[in-house]
Amino acid sequence: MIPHDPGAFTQGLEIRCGYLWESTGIYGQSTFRKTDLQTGEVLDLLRLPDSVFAEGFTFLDDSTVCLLSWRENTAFVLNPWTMEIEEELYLNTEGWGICNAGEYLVQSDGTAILRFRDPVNFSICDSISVTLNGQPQFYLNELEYLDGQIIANQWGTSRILFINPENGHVERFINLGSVVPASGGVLNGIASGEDGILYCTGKNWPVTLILDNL
Ligand SMILES: [Ca+2]
Repeated sequence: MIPHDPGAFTQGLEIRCGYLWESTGIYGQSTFRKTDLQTGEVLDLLRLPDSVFAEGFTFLDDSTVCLLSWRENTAFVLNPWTMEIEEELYLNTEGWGICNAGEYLVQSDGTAILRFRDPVNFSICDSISVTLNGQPQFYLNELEYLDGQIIANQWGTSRILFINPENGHVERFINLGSVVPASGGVLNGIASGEDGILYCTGKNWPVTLILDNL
């Protein structure tokens, strides 16, 4: 495990270009951060306007990030190296999590629906309903895309769901309830590293876990 800022109300987590990137929420406290992959130290930080509750984000390419807001109907396109907002996109749903699946972006809105968006113009091109044994899985939150699967935090639980993007079926899940730190909030934040390793953290957790053998 590596240290994690316990003041960070984690919304999104992703590894890119050798850094661990994070977004944090709460009105008046929302940020996008570059952190050290080995130490968790915050190296650079963008503060969002007080009127914005930041949510998940994903890289569109090495120098472009798309960051969601919760209920502000806005997604921000920003440069992670200059920490400047370059564009604002209209978001017609609540923003929860987002990941980049290559041909499309996958976005959650707190329901059991995942929307697929065009990475160029952000329009909705498809959607799936996520189910486990036929039962809809609500509160889908932070997302990650790895080896053809969508990986999702389910808000309010310690579960990480592995979802088939073709049909929305949860093919398996892992429960991290036994490793949630006593001082932290809910599990939230999944980033895929090399060789299928997952970095997982949570809202106000003091650590980020490194999980292998998944
Ligand atoms: Ca992620």
